[in-house]
Amino acid sequence: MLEPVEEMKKKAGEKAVEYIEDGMTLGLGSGSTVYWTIKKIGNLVQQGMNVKGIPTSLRTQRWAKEFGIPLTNFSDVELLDVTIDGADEFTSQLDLLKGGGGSLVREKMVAEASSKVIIVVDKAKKVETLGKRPVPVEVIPFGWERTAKKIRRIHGIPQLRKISESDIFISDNGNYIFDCEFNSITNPEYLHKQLKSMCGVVETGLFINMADIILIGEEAHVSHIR
Ligand code: ABF
Repeated sequence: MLEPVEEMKKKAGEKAVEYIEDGMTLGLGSGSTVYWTIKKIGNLVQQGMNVKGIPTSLRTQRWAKEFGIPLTNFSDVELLDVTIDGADEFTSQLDLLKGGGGSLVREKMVAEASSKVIIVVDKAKKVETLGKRPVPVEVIPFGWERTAKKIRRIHGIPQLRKISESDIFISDNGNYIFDCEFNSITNPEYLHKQLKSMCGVVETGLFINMADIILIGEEAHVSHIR
């Protein structure tokens, strides 16, 4: 028996599979909600469905291999039919905060290479405006101290993500991640552009105008916004 939140994640994750057709190329997202999507796609592949996917993290790559989903990459595929991914926050304008799992760079590359982006969440992820949680910002390790100073100059409070007291989190791309508190984000697109303009910043977890459909797991059903 799953916990109620996990049940909501499972409902949303499995619902997303309805948007997948035989022969499609897929972006495979990261996180515990999209885990249920990937698991269900694996079942369909076992039943003969012909799909292949580009994973957005090494963890997702392992899941895809475990569930028998054929993998591909951007040498073979230019445009993906559908990407299914999770999020840490979403608004009714379909803007997202992502990157809590540290996979934001590959997630954004895969999302922007997709004809359709479907986000799967539980209802607790809904916010009026982005930024209740810190904004993940992936930076190159070289000069991270200077990059932190630049973020402070725009009134952010960057916290270097660690996996323990002494070990810094390293992304799948070999970079660091700052979790940045901003007092209130009135214009997430402008904040994203400010951060991206900083030499040393690779990408931000602000996904603005990138989602086509958000599937929201609730107690008894899955609602959606598009
Ligand atoms: C990924 O999954 C990340 O962008 C996001 O931080 C995370 C959400 O994880 P979960 O579905 O486990 O809440 O999409």
